[in-house]
Amino acid sequence: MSAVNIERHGRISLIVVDNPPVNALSQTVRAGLEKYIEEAEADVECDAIIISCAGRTFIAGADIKEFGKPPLEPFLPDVVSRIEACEKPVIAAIHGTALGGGFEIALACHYRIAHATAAVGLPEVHLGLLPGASGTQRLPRLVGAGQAMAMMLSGKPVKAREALELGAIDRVADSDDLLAEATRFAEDCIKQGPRRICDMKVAETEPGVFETARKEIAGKSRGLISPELIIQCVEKATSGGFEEGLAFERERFLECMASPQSDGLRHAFFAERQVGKVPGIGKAVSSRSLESAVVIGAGTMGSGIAYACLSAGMSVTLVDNDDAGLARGVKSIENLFSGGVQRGKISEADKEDGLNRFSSSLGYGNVADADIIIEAVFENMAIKKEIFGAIDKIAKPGAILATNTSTLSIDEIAAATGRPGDVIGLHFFSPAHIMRLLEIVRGEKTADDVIVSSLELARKLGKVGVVVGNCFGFVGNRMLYCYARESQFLLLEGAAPEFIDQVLFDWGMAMGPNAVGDLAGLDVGYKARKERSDLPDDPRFYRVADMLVEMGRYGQKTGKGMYLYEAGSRKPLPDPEVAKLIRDEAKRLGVARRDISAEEIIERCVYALINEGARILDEGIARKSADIDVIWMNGYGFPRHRGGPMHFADTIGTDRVYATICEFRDRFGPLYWEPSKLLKELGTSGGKFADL
Ligand code: T1G
Repeated sequence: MSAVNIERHGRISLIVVDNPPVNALSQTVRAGLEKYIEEAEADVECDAIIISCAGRTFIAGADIKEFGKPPLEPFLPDVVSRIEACEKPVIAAIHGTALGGGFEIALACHYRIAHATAAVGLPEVHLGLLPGASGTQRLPRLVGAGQAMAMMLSGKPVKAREALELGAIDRVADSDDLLAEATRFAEDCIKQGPRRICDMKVAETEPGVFETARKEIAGKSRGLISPELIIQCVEKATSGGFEEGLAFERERFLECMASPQSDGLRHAFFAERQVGKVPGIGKAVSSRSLESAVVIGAGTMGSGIAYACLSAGMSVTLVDNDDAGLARGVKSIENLFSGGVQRGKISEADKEDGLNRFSSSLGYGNVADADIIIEAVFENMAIKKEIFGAIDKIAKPGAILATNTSTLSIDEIAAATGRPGDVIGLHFFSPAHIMRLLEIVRGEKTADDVIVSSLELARKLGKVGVVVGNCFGFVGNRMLYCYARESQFLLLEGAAPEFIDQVLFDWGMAMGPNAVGDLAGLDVGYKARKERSDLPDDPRFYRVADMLVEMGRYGQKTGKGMYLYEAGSRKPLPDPEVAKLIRDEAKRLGVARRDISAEEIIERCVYALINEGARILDEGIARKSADIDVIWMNGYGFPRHRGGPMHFADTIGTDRVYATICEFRDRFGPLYWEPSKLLKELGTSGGKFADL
């Protein structure tokens, strides 16, 4: 079976694209479309042409796997133009999602009919690109400049009915038999003949629409280039001729394609799809049942996890041994449902359905029937061991016993049970019902199908699950300790908290390390450090954070930490008292203060991440560098357009990172700056983490 086929139904020719898994526009698909459009146009027995797809979706876009390689003819813009130039009416029959180049193919068709469950969109902005096969010129001519920009800047698909109202498609099929309806629609189109968007003009644009769009992206798409270029292309569509607009779009598309931002975002796209493939675990291993859950611990994390499971359609019992605590947990879940309804995220019926699947219990509730038990109590090994010992005796055979610990040993917890194969770490990130990342921590004895079940649970919860090994802090937090360590040292050495935060924010981090500390609570890190026996013998190590905690300055929750917070505000305000404390402590510790450049702040913090990430790969705690990238982009606000810390190292060159870390070692000592073995290997051979 080739990637594109043609068949005749009476006087209608049906071109079918069949290129699993998502009918991406690979070279063979482009060539097949061009070939069969020409064939059908020349066929005297054919009056109209339908383009449809086999499998689960209409064309999902250009083949991203071909990007970065020399482009192969026929080029997509030429195929798109050839379809529109066809002398016979061409109808796109859309099911699933017509995205990117796929929707551009549909826009080149003279008419569009979609299944009621279909959606259309131009998500190129998520890849640091813009629609490069006429989408920026055709869509505004169909739906107007404002709506076209909204679709391209959000990248969100639009469902069939809404697309019909906008004028982006002509028909929504009344039945599931899309082809039959498309054939009937084609017969109507024969009378009308081809209707080409290139002959249309963009409707009158309301004043200020471009200004509004620029204001919107200034906030949301900080530092990205493709959103501005999308706006410029749409401006061009409203002012110039079609061919001129196509040329304008092509130039800017190539500019985006060549940018490191698009390289980073494309890496992020594929990396998030690779994390679900764990080396050594084949497709034959299936997930255990995940219909019912018991969450032990009704605190912030426990109730967030319970809500996430309820939102995914599971039955959930929330358990706690304290009456008041349990009541607080139940209340917070009810509030989360009500908040979802108020924000229009869920309906009243969804809330009712969710609460009908929810129960709470002071004892171990119906642990005996649960498919998965997730423990989310204090970070205290003794308490966790006691709980796992107890549930081990009650849980049914095959139940998954998961701990939400963020630092403690999974193996030690598993050893408290008679079934270590069923024990796994599910490290949720706070807020558990919002943060996409789920670190899945495999113990020595964790069974393969428990790992597969955990990945399935992540998918069910709409999260990105990354399988990691068992060590202190696993992957994300272990690297965070190094990143924040350097930020703490920089404070003593002369960089103000607000300067460090601003530099890293401008570089692309969602939030600076000092603001993050105040948000999470400086006491959380303080407690974790007190549990450790391997801290360096260095009085400067996290000295400022420790002093603040000992003064009762935990951060936002106490109204002050590294920063001051006015009542009811979360805006961090520099505190002269903290600045004085830092200066005095630096003097007491004999730390020389100096002006520190933005570049040094970025290198000290980000290269510390890379070096620890390389150690983690060395030790096999993470199997792929892309896993580390996914963790940091989804759990710690690392800029997606830089692709994650390891991809960033590959982008700037592991040799440059290695050389700079050697300088830091010579300047600050080997205790923190000894280059990892792997980084040395790559840095001295010009290798990349992605090549491992
Ligand atoms: N190219 C190549 N492979 C793709 C692909 C694409 N466009 N989209 C998906 N895949 C692979 C994916 O890597 C995975 O592979 C498998 O398909 C299933 O994907 C000129 C330049 C369509 C909504 O951005 O949003 O057109 O892991 O796990 O959850 O203007 O895939 O199985 O080996 O995501 O059901 C614009 C990207 C491209 C759409 C399906 N299009 N794809 O979601 O499956 S740029 C996009 C998606 C462009 C033009 C421009 C989703 C999906 P593997 P999946 P899913």
